Amino acid sequence: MSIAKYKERFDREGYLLIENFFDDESMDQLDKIIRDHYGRNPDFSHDDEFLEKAKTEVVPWFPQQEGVQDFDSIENDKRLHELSDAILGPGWKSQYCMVMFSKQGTAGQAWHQDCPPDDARRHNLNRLVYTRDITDELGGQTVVVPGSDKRGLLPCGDPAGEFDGQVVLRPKKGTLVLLHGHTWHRVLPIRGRYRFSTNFRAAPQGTPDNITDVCVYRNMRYRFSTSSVVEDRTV
Ligand SMILES: O=C(O)CCC(=O)C(=O)O
Ligand SMILES: [Fe+2]
Repeated sequence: MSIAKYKERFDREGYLLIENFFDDESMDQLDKIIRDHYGRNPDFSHDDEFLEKAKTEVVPWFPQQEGVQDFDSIENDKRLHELSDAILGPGWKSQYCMVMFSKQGTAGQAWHQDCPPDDARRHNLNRLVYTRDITDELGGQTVVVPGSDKRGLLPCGDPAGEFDGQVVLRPKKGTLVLLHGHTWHRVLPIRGRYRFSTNFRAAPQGTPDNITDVCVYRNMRYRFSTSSVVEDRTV
């Protein structure tokens, strides 16, 4: 499919899934680096209040911030740049690379928007890379509501409820998922031993660096930098 068609689809749906975007060899290499890292550091870094309220159990890792260079070749991939150019427009920038790891038996991630949709032009773009297959047996499928990036605020309600028209994504090894930060999305509970994805976040020109500091859940707005609930949405 041409870049123009991908952009058209992204603008309509608020996400894109492209299989076989990255080759097996580079996926195997990254997969091992990630497994080795979490083998040594398997603990959650969020506090208990967040884990309880957000129904979100992920352990983030920012490898590039620790000087690990193995993720740079994905970040610098020419085709990824071309797609990002088309979707984000001139002057977009890379924010950071974040691996998100979840253990067996954990909740995955509740419905959320990565940043508040108060200003439609202000948002992040998730550029998600999967180094191994996400299957129904393993769990951890990513669920999205197509076009919800244009529907404003994620409605209050059940953090793990269902939406009409939701689509369950089962990315395979080498799949690239581009996901608008305002698109309503979640990750289903983890049934297999573990599940992870690697997110090369980017944003349009002029986006504040801390755009993803406040995340919108169905029951609250949460600020990561201060570990605090900034709006209770249950009342
Ligand atoms: O890991 C995924 O599939 C989605 C994670 C997510 O919510 C995000 O990257 O903002
Ligand atoms: Fe997200």
